[in-house]
Amino acid sequence: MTRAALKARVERTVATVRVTDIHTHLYDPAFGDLLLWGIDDLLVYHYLVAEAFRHTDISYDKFWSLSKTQQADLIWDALFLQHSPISESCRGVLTTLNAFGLDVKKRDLPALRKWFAGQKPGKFVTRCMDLAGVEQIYMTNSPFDDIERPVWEKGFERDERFLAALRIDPLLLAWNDTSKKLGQWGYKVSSSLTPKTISQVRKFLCDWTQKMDAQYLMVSLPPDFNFPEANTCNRLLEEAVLPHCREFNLPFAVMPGVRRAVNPQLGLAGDGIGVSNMAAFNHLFAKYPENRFLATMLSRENQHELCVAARKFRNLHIFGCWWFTNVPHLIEEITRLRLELVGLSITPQHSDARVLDQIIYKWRHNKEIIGRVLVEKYEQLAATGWQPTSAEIERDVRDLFGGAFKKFCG
Ligand code: RAT
Ligand code: ZN
Repeated sequence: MTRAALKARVERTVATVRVTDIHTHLYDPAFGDLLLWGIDDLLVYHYLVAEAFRHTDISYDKFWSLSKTQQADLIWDALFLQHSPISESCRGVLTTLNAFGLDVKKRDLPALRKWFAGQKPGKFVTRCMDLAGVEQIYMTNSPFDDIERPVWEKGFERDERFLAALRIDPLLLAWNDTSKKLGQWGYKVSSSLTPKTISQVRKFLCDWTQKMDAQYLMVSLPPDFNFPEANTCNRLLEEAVLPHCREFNLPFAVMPGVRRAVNPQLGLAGDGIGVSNMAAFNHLFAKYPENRFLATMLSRENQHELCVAARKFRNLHIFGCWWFTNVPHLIEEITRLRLELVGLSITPQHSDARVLDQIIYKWRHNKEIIGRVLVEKYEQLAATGWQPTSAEIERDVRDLFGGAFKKFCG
């Protein structure tokens, strides 16, 4: 292959690979209104809310009292009309609209609303997934969510494109409140972690894993998470969650580095970040070789040591450029770092989409960056005389966009 042919081959392979999106906040269409889509939801995405507040004097209370349409109007005006929409979250809206064939240069929000109002939800899911090149979507499923829980309890016909991941933050991080809830739901738990309580927590995990057919369990953790350390979180982790994962042969995803509600007035947009203590996670991965861990870390400062950890622990699979690292500059840096230090046994990206249409821009932008890094890597190989074949390129690309994750999950 000539250099130009190699580049074209890699770009084409990346552009056409069908993606498994391993972490989103999207829902199976059977969840109805929980599956967000359309221009107003795109505009009130909490990433944009945080940016819009920088340009307005409106009080937090006033903003939250507005309807979704009014909030979207305000954000559109602040971020798209009064300034050029160059942040990654703003640009994403335009990439998505453009992919739908909409004329963004008119800056005509009412016309955009009209177009979305004409879409049929069922077909729209397929259209977005096709435009994004996404074949499977992993949800984030919480039994602690009062809107979501009853849907699972009632039961519904699953859309096989949507897979479940059991999210357990309140179990590990707010045991006092959670123990009361479990009690109300019929589990015989006390606030102290007696053997009986632990076995009931395991029953709870077992019930929900089965109800959801969860493919992995997951938790986000504050930067000061420490392990080992004698505390409730670690006891629940070691005595209930990890044994449960071993019993059901499921990975456990850790997402360290989020400092929740740094500015509570911003709601979902009010969370912050901190550098995590990697030593804690090294201890965890070392102590439980029979458990498999997925990990993504929020702080840029942790990315290098996370790669080193992946070199030490084969029970660790690193994934995604999470939230504040999900910007082109850092995606490129982190992907390059991971490929150079770890190789192909990683999952460079997930979308974290909260609004269905976002998968289009998230994956178009991701593929552009990951493709660029891969072209460079294969060109470096070719320069040594090692010519990557088309089949090898395809194999590698499939691994990066979901294949390696699936192999890791078994
Ligand atoms: O990225 C986000 O949308 C955040 O609000 C979080 O939901 C984060 O991704 C998480 O899973 O905790
Ligand atoms: Zn998320």
